[in-house]
Order: sequence, then structure tokens, then C-alpha cells
Amino acid sequence: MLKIIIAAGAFAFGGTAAFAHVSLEEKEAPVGSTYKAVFRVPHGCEGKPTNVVRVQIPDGFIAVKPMPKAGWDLEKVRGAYAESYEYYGAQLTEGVREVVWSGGNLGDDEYDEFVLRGYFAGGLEAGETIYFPVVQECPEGLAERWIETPAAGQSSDDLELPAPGVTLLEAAGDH
Ligand SMILES: [Cu+2]
Repeated sequence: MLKIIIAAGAFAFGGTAAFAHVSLEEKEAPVGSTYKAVFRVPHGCEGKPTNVVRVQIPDGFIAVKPMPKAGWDLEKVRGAYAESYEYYGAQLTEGVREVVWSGGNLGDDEYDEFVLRGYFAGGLEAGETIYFPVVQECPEGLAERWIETPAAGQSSDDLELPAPGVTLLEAAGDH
């Protein structure tokens, strides 16, 4: 009897796909504001631990600074922005485009969070959703690629491996 209950519980858990996905803690942020992105990683790849977490930085999310993590190496891949963005009186044309935490070991039965901070540029549009593609790498070449974005008429719930996203709200001073 106990076995049956555990099996049923495991099934219910596995069926709650939205819970198991890599996701962002805060799913909304105003245009023209600093945003702390907390990526929640709830499992590895098919039973294997996660050793690398890569986060791609979308256009318009600027001045990115990742938070170092004990036990993980941190790499900041810099590159040109799609356009020039105003940031506290300066014009930024380049910055961090990808953040890579590597060399760690997050067990498949463990949970962890990976954090970075940045700024949603003033020119972005309220109502738009900005996606942060995330790739989890595991031993033996296994990976979980959270890079799908919804097509017109779709929502992230329709996708098997949705990229975590943030829906932009109107800038605080716009009312
Ligand atoms: Cu999942």
C-alpha cells in the first residue's frame, strides 16, 4: 500500500512540469529598472548532476553583474549590445552577454539558485516578455536546454523546455 502511495506521489510531482522547469523567481519587472534575476534549478539531466549552468543575456538587459557562487567557477562572456543604451547618463555599447557557472555539482535530487543583476533598458516596451535562455550541462554530454520561446498564440506552458522570462511593466514614473 505504501509503495502505491509513493508511486502516485511521484507521478503527480513529475506531471507538474511547470514546477520542475528552470524558472525565474520574479516574473515581472518595470522598464527602466534594476532587476535581480534568481534562476531556480530544480533538477539535473535524467538522474545526472548539473555541472554547468549557462545563462544567455537578452538584448536590452544591460549592465549585468553575476553573483559568484561558492564551489563554482564564474565566467562573464562580454560582447557588443544590439544597440547603444543609456544607463545613468552614460551610453553603454557592450557588456556581459552570457554568464557561465561551471565546475560545480548540483545533484539531481538537489535544488539551487543562480543569481545575476542587471537593468531593463528604458527603450524596452511594457507588456513585452524578455526571455533568458538557460542551458544545464551534465556529465557524458547530457544537457537540458531551456531555450524555447512561445510562438504567437502560444504560452510558455505549451512548451516542453521553455526559456524563463520576465514580463515588463510600465516604467515607475510613467503614470
Ligand atoms: Cu523540469
